[in-house]
Amino acid sequence: MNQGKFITFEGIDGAGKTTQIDALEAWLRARGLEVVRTREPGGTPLGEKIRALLLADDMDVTAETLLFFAARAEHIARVIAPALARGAWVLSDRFTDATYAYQVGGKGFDARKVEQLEALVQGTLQPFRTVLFDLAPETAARRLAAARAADRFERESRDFFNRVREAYLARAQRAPGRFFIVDAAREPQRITEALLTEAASWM
Ligand code: Z5A
Repeated sequence: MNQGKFITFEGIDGAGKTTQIDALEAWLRARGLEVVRTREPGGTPLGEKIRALLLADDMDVTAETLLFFAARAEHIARVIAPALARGAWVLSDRFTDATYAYQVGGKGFDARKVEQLEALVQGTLQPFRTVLFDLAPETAARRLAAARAADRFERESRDFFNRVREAYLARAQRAPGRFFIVDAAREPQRITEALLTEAASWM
């Protein structure tokens, strides 16, 4: 049986992940591979309920972090682990790097506590590859303003998103073999070409 592969997509809000995951999903399916497309927070019925709470309600950062990991535990148990076990490719719009970027980098939550939660919830599970869409917050904000109304996270300050961006880049620096960094300021078509060239090397 083919081995399943777990690919995650990260970046600040509005960096263009959704657009490019669509392209990769179609490319993988055209090669006859089973693809499970999912997202965090969310990906399961319970996870989607938790997502609604997280995006709507202000809350303490510890409560927020625990809710992200509660949704993640359910997501791994019901979606990610079974899909990988049957050989599917799992494409997840965000995963634990987002917690390090937003809650630790953006909000100052203790990284050691996230490491403990990560070990508890994930065990040895880690993404095979993580595609990081790197973009200046000013550009992302312009795109989102044109596209839709902001949720609770998207209303954070420019400084907040600069910290999130730096935290993502720092994580990528520590795990260069896992991260593929995309310059998300380019034209969508150029980004797709770079992503699919990279994906060909994952086969
Ligand atoms: N969060 C967290 O804090 N901690 C965690 O552990 C996790 C998550 C897992 C989830 O929101 C929120 O939860 C997120 C972090 C936090 N913060 N927020 N908000 P979400 O899932 O709703 O939001 P998102 O993941 O950021 O998705 P998004 O806002 O839809 O962004 P995107 O997928 O990266 O962008 P897009 O929808 O593909 O594109 C945005 C717009 O730009 C759209 O109009 C496109 O047509 C346009 N676009 C896309 N690419 C381009 C290029 N290349 N050039 C020009 N315009 C483009």
